[in-house]
Amino acid sequence: MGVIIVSAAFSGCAPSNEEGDFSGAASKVYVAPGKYDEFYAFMSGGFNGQLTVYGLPSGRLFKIISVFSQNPETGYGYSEETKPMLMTSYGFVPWDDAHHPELSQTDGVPDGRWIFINANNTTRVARIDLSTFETAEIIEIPNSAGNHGSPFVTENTEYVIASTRFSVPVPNRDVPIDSYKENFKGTLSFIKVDPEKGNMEIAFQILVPGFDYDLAHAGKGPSHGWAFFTSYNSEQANTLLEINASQNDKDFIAAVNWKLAEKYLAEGKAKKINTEYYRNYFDEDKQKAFSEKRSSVYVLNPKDCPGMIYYLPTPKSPHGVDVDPTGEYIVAGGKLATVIPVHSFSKMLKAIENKEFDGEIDGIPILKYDAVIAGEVENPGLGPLHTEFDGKGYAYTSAFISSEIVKWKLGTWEVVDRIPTYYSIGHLMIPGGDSKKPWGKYVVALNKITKDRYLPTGPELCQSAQLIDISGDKMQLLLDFPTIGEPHYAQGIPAEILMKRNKKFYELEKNSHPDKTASEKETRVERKGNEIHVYMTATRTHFKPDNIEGVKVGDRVYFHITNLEQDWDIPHGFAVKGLNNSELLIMPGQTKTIEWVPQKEGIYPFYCTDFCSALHQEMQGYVRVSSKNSNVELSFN
Ligand SMILES: [Cu+2]
Repeated sequence: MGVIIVSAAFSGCAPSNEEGDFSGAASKVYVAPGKYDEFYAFMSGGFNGQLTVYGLPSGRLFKIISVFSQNPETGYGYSEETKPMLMTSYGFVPWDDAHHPELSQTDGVPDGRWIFINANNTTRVARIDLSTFETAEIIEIPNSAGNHGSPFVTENTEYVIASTRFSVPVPNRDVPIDSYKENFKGTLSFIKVDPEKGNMEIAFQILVPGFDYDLAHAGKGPSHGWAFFTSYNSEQANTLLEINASQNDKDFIAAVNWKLAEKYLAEGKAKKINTEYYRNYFDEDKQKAFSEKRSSVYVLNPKDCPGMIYYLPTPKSPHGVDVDPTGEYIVAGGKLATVIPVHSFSKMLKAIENKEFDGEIDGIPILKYDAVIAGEVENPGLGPLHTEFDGKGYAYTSAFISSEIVKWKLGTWEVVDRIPTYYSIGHLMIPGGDSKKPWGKYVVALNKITKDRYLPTGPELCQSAQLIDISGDKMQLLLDFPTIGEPHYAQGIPAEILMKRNKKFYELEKNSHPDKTASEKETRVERKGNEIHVYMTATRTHFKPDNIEGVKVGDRVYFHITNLEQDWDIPHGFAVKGLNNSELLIMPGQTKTIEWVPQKEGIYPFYCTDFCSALHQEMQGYVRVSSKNSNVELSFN
């Protein structure tokens, strides 16, 4: 009896049978053994703090790239070489909340060189090198709190742009919270990217009224040179925002002429504000991360810089802002709006020229809504949030409350198709769908809630994405696949672009790490006071040295391990019993260091953690730890 009830209950809540026949869909997502996926998809890990790599159309997970969170799988943030990546003006921060991956672009098209992603909580932007799939750089953003509208790139990755979600005093200081209207300000940040190396520096910030800034996108084509930022809470409330920030009929998109901002900066119109923030980078030659402190930033005030920034009135509490492939249309997603407002860039320029203003706020002219609006999409679903484009004249908008993707036509604004998502979609992603040339074959729905889509896993169900075919007139659901953390936003790019750039190993000859061991002949153990430095090599299938004696309780033992392999896909790992840090994962040609402070006397085995060959299990050794006052001589072999 009980069995019958259970099975009835399961079939009753599994929706898949009710949604018809997916046999055709299966062949579209099936990637045969030994075949490659057509696209890489990079999905934010959300509150996991990392970036995950999937294949499309299969939905297979390939890699978790360590970015803002320590990762015991790779030793990232635990090894001495990578700890500096997580340094901030608040000290070592081992976690963050990562939302928006953004591929670098050349001439408005993703070029596969780098991908950027934001840290919301301790405001930072990371750059990941797509030849190694490793985090190459992290820069902290001062005068910012809740780095949400970030990191979106300009047409040639001249800048990565970022805006603050929470307005705060600039510079931050101790003031009563109810002095919000008087003391709190927003900032829009422009991070300059070195065109060759990718190195990031904050070029300037723009001081804006104390609203909440939500998302951003840069212009392209005719609107190249401009950047657009949504804001809500134009009421400047600081309590019960769900009510108090929903009073005004319209909030704003801030349109920034960054080329003019550059000119004002060059003319010395910016104020230098003292502050403290970090830039961390991984030096591939030295195989080591370094931190640099910055102590000031240039801030432009719109009051001193006429024409630099305008407000486009936008109903109502806008969330996403997206620019279509032609660069003419600026599409807003209003959480509480009943239509999707689409602004026209050319009408905006005309309205500026004709001074069609509706007042101003803190030196920022407000343009007349009717003067800049290109059209409104009627009946776009409830809670329209984000829009991506297929490059064939259509736009796809996610609607959070009605859980659907709505397809509509640019120019006529008519809705032509809609498809339900399971459930509560946030962002959506078309490979290249926010660029000049989308590869408009699929849209991925990034959903907030899973409910009955997979086997239940306790109170927490897995996060989820869905793959939808958009190659025909009607959208077709192909696949559900679970994701890690919150798949907040994503980027996609054809695999062939990245495969050409793929690095296979680090050249040992170029490794200039100061603690590198270039060959087994150079392996040794040295004592410096209570520090022990072990210069060890790893190669299939042994460590050298593999027996170490003369270590004492309380010594600081540094294992500097060089992986001598020069072959693709042969990392070695290292762990020692009782190590209260992490393991190391060392790529071919790399040197990595882990610190160990033994607490008790005894014999401590160590071994390789990454299965490397038939005799991987034999890849082991011992450390003998003696009492503090023992006279065992330091020795090794
Ligand atoms: Cu091994």
